[in-house]
Order: sequence, then C-alpha cells, then structure tokens
Amino acid sequence: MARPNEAGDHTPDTVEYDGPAGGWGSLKGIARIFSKEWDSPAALNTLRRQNKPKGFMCVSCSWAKPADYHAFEFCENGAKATLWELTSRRCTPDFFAEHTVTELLSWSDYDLEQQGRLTHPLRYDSTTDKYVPCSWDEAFHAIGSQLRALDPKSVVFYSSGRASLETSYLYALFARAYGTNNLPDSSNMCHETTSVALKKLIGAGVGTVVFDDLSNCDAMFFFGQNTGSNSPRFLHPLQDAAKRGVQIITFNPVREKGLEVFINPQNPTEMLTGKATQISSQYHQVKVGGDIAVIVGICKHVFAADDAAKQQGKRVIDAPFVGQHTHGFEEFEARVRATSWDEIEIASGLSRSVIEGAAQVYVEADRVIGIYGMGLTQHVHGFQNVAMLVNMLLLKGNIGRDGTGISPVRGHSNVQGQRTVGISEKPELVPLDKYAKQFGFEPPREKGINTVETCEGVLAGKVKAFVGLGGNFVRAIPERSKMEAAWRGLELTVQIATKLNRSHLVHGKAAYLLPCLGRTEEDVQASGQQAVTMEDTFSCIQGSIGLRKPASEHLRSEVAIVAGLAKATLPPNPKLKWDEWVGNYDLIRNEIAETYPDEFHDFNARMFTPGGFYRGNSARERIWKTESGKAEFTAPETLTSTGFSDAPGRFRLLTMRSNDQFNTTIYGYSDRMRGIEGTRDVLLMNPDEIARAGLQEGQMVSLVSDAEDGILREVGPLKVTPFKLPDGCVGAYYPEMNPLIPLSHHDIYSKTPAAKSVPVRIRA
Ligand SMILES: Nc1nc2c(c(=O)[nH]1)N[C@H]1C(S)=C(S)[C@@H](COP(=O)(O)OP(=O)(O)OC[C@H]3O[C@@H](n4cnc5c(=O)[nH]c(N)nc54)[C@H](O)[C@@H]3O)O[C@H]1N2
Ligand SMILES: Nc1nc2c(c(=O)[nH]1)N[C@H]1C(S)=C(S)[C@@H](COP(=O)(O)OP(=O)(O)OC[C@H]3O[C@@H](n4cnc5c(=O)[nH]c(N)nc54)[C@H](O)[C@@H]3O)O[C@H]1N2
Ligand SMILES: [Mo]
Repeated sequence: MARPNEAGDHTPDTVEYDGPAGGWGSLKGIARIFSKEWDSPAALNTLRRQNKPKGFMCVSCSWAKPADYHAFEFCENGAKATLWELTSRRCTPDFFAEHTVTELLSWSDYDLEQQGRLTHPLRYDSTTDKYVPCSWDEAFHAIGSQLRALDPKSVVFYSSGRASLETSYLYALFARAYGTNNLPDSSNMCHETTSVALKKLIGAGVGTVVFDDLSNCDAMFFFGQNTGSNSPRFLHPLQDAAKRGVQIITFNPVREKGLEVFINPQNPTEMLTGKATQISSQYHQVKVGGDIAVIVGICKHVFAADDAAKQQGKRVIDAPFVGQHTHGFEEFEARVRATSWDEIEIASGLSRSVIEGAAQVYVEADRVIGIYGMGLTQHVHGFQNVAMLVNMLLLKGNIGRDGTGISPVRGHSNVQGQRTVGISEKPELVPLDKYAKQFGFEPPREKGINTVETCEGVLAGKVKAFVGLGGNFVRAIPERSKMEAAWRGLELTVQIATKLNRSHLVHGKAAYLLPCLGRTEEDVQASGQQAVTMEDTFSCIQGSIGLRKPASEHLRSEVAIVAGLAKATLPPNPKLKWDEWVGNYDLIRNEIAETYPDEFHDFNARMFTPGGFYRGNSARERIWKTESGKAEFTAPETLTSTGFSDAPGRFRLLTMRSNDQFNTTIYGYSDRMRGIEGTRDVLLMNPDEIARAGLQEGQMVSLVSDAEDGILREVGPLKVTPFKLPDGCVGAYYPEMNPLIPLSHHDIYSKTPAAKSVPVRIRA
C-alpha cells in the first residue's frame, strides 16, 4: 500500500530536530537537569525505585507501570520530574523576607520554581506585602474560622491531578462535610471531554484499553497525543508494536518526533548503532480541528468497502455487533454517506487518497486501538471529536474485545484516580448516599462548579475563597489578565504546594501557602511509615512509598494538611476520624473500600500487586451503562471542531507543550524534539504562510485574540519561526498564550477550554 506523507518527507526550510526521540538526546536532557539538581548519589537510588512494586510511582504522567519492569523504569521526563522534587534548593522564609510579592510577580515561572522546595507554612502579610512564616496551628485555626464564616457554596476546593487516592478521598469528604460539591480539578482543563463523552457513549468515562491489548492489536490510530514528550514510557510498547508489524497511523498537525522514530535509551545496541525504529507507518498532518472530517472520511471508506464486500457475501462492518450492541447506527450512516469528499478534504486539509490509505488499514485490521490526547479534547467540538473516534471503533466491533479499545492518554499521575474516589463537581458521579450512611452527615446534592464556572464565579464575585491542592490554577486557566485582576477580590486563598508558582502570588485578601511532602519523600505517622496509591491511565491502582528525607522538617503530608484543615473547620463528628486517618493511611483505604467496594475491595491487601490491580471497566465487558443500554453512535453535526469560522487574517492557534516542561513547570528552554532552543517566545508557522502574511523569519510580532467579543487580548513579542504546520494554523507555547483564550471558548458539553484551536490574528 502507498504510504503518503510518510516520515522522512522534510521541508528543508523549517526548524527540525534530526535525531530520534529517546536516544542520546534524552540522556543529555536528563544529564542537564542532573548536573543542576543532583544533590547526592542517593538521587540515583531514588530513580532506581521509580515505578517499581514497593517503589514510588512517578510524579510526572499517568502512563501505566508494567508488572515486569526494566532496571530503570523511568523516562527522560519522569527523571526530570523526580529530580525537580529532589532538588537541593530551598525556598525559605529568608527568601520571602528579601522579596515582596509584588516584586515576585514580575519573575518568570522558571525563576519562581528555581527557588526550590518550600520549607515553612507561610501567611501573607499585607502591611509588608510579604509572605511570613506562621505555625501550622495558627494557619489551620485562621483558615478554619474564616471558612466557617463563609457560605460553603462560595468556596472552591480545586485539585491538580497529582495528589494520592488517600488525600483525594479525604479532600472530597472535607468539602462535602463542609457543604459543597465545588470540587473542580485539573481534568476539567484536560480530559473532562473524555469523562463526559465516554460516559454518555459507552457508559464508562475512562479508557477501555489495558496493557495486554497493546501487544495484541493489529493497528493503532493516533489522534493528537504527543507520546515522545508527554508519556515517553509509552514509546517502548509502541516500538515493540512497530517491530511486530502493527500499523500505526498518526493524525497530528505537528510532526512530533516520538511518533516518527525512536531509539530506546535502555537498549545498548540501539544506542551504539543509532538504529532507530520507525514508529508511525503513516503520518498525516491534519489541519487543527480537522479530525471529525478525517474520521468521517475513514468511515465513508469503510461503508464503501462494506458495500463491495457484500457483493461477495462478506462484510467489513461487524454487523452482529452493531445490531446487538449499538444504538443510532442508521442516522450515523446516513450522515456519513451524505457528506461529500469535497467537504471532507476542505475540513481536514488532507486529500481523499490519503484518508482512504489510512482507512484501508482500518478495513484490513482485525484488532484496532484508538489513542488520543489533548488534540481531540481541547476543542469547542471536542465531544464530537471523541464521539467520532467511538463511531469508527464501533463500526468494526473494536471496543470490548482483546487487542482493541479506546485509549485516552491521561495527564497528571493520579488525575483519573481523583475522580474515582469522589473529586467531582458532579454529584451524580459520587455515591452520596454511601457518604451519608458511612459518615453520618447529609452531603450537598446540588451540582458544584467546574474550572470554567469557578472562573466565572470569581469574575461575578460569587466565589469568595479558593483552596488549591497543588497545581497552578491562575496560570493554567484561560483569560489570564481578567482572571488575575478578579482573583484579588477573593477573601481567602489557600495553596498546598511543593514549589512556589504564580498562583501563590496572585492571592486573596488573606492568603496561606502550605508546604507539603512530595511523593518521593518519607511519610512517617503514628503507625509508622506510610504508603499512598494512584490510578494510572489503564485504571490500575498501585501503591507508592517515598523513602527520601523530607526537604524540610516543617513539611506535612497532604493527608495531614487536608485533615488539619478539616478538623479546624468542621464541627466534631465521631465518624470523621481525622486524627486516626492521619496516623494510619490503611484506615483511609478501608473507608475508600467501604464507599467503593466493587473497585476497592481488599484494598490494603491488593495495593502492591505488581503492575497494579485493575478496577474494571463495564464497557470492556460490553456492558453499556448508557441511557439506551447500548453503545451510542453519534451523527456528526459539524466537520470542524474549532467552533469558529475561517476569516481572512484569522489563524487557528494551537497551544503546545515542550519536552522541557511539565504543564506550568518550565524545566528549561530546550524543545529538543522540535528543534526550538533557547526561547519559548516563538510563533510557529509554515514558510508559505509567513510569506503570504508579508512577514519575515525572525521578525517580532504579537498575537491578538480574534474572538469577536470586543475584548483586547494580546501576547508578544514572539519571534516568527518557520515550522512545518498546515496552512491556516500557527503554534505557540502553553501557558504563555493563555491570556489569548476567551473564558467562553470551551468544549460545549464538558467546558474543557479549547486550547488547541484559538482564533487569533498576527500584529506585526
Ligand atoms: N513532559 C511532559 N509530560 C506531560 C505533561 C507536560 O506538560 N510535560 N503534561 C501532562 C498532562 S496534564 C497532560 S493532559 C498530558 C498531555 O499530553 P498530550 O495529550 O499529548 O497533550 P499536548 O502536548 O497538549 O497536545 C497533544 C498533541 O495534539 C496535537 N494537536 C493539536 N491540535 C490538534 C488537532 O486539532 N488534531 C490533532 N489530531 N492533533 C492536534 C499537538 O500537535 C500535540 O502533538 O501530558 C502529561 N505529561
Ligand atoms: N493553553 C493551554 N492551557 C492549558 C493546557 C494546554 O494544553 N494549553 N493544558 C491544561 C491541562 S491538560 C492541565 S492538566 C492544566 C494543568 O494545571 P495544574 O495541574 O493546575 O498545573 P501544574 O502546572 O501541573 O501545577 C504545578 C504546581 O503543582 C505543585 N506541585 C507539584 N507537585 C506537587 C505535589 O506533590 N503536591 C502538591 N500539593 N503540589 C505539587 C507545584 O507547586 C507546581 O508549581 O493546564 C491546562 N491549561
Ligand atoms: Mo492535563
């Protein structure tokens, strides 16, 4: 079969990185951080324990931990994230005595986190405009009395997806006992589209794939997930698959290195000979927002192939599956057949023959996995993106069979697990009756607010206080300028964190900064050394034990901080055993098992199962917990997921992550795999587009919002940099570009901000 647009087709006048993903480059990437962050050979011992049974689970992404592991079961970015936590630098009260908060506001994200680990609980002092040390008791007492005076509906309990299952369960319990379901989390900006779409369409809001499926499939279809940077350990099973002859078909506006070629840094022969494995058998640079059209095209080809097969008494479509297990097929089929190839080519930016080439792989493969990331979820029609991938998989019965399934690759290391144990603003997803029985209080039943609604609430003056369990909220959200100004009106902000970031500096009238242990650090409580647990992207749950000496003797565990806040805020309730829980986390796991017996029975006994224990997924068993009781086909309502029309001078901005960052944490200024070095202030566009716009390479420009809502949003200066992108699309880095995203620009159903297609104009 012809392989159009294959890896190797380079445009010479764009910046490029010639090397593969992995290889020596990744070791140099680690070494660069090592030399800066290495404080003792003990760091290597810590890394050796990463992602192994009875070791600690990586603090970076949520990729699964295999039961049979390598000597070094970590990747470049996992090592960076670990070393970042192990840093010998300390951000002490002396530092805060030297710098006012106003002064620190002018520092970059990189410089703030470079100060190292926070060491003492701190309180904002408005007379000096400085953070000053305070005791834990003083902080808990003051926060508790302020929370008691506020209406619980006006308080928000945010979490970033890193906190353990134990902490997350207690945090949600605290919020509900206090009286609110205002529990937004980082997944509201990330895979909320997945949680909403998959729940509605297949009855389970998470992926159906497990590790073994990767070894049993014949083809993988990859949409908008950057494995090489964001889940590099996934490159190993991908490499194995490619070597087995599995067809890997990638749709991405950017030619991401990790999806092109990979050298396994753990394989001496590959390292010495430089022999790379080609990962994607086809790589198609779809237009930003063009995936619905691509998949409609694939399905159109499947229908055509099915028509032809029928002539010979055969089928391509899995008709028995579609008949027995699905709903809405006829309307879907009619819509696809009625869509012309002209429309598909225009909306996708790809030719009919290219899409048919990919579709033919789908037709011929028996077992197919669909994989995706932010390239599908962060769009106004993100729901439709995910729904189209479900449609495609359902056509051939590719859900609920070994070697098949849908696989959203989740972000933060425990973001999926937080939802599993009750962090959700949606009360229908939480067994509130169980809470009532187990803990003897009546939990609130009305819907809480998600991330976007939190921002709206702050702007409207309805939200009065914000508690952040990790994360960097004001930096991660859209509409930054307006949001930062409004943030000042909050009565109270409380941040539980390991390192200083901008969200700690954009604070409310009263503000506390509470430093916590990281996951690599030893957590000793009354009953001795404690372990915590997380859930990975394949719904496997695994224990994690930190052994490092804590960065400061004043740090407390996240569990202890959440319990301290709860005790100081809530009236006494003998069933809420905060002190006992802090003393022994086994007791928290017993409570989790009681609330969620199907998933967590025998939790303490199973938590160190190598590779984790699987909590199950009904859709994998072809039990569809949907409204119709079947898996749902969705007739596409649009071919473009951007949510805005094209106009002269308007570009689709995709905000991207580099290989040298973890979300708002910037490790350095080297986006090695894209060949961009030394700066993040770049505007990437293709050379023809640069010429058409009358610009020059290297010229400094700014980007302005083109959202037609009359609000001026501008970011610059940015250096025009040639880069191989489809026409009409430009790229620039997250989080720097977030001031350009209107708060109202989000997926319709889940309100996930549409950070992958933002309407902008270029101002020279
Ligand atoms: N090193 C590192 N690892 C991380 C993170 C990090 O910042 N750094 N973040 C973590 C988190 S929280 C998350 S959620 C994940 C994010 O991991 P990913 O899901 O990979 O997210 P992104 O890198 O934002 O973008 C994914 C890809 O989508 C492509 N894309 C953009 N628009 C479109 C489109 O319209 N269609 C298609 N088909 N593709 C498109 C982009 O080119 C990019 O390659 O990674 C996690 N892991
Ligand atoms: N334009 C644009 N915007 C985006 C995205 C995008 O692709 N484009 N991606 C979105 C996505 S996918 C996400 S997930 C969000 C990320 O949003 P967040 O999760 O809110 O942000 P992070 O940058 O991951 O948070 C980093 C901070 O977490 C704290 N931290 C680190 N480790 C720990 C720990 O162990 N415990 C505690 N308590 N704190 C810790 C540190 O203080 C660090 O500064 O951003 C979203 N925003
Ligand atoms: Mo994320």
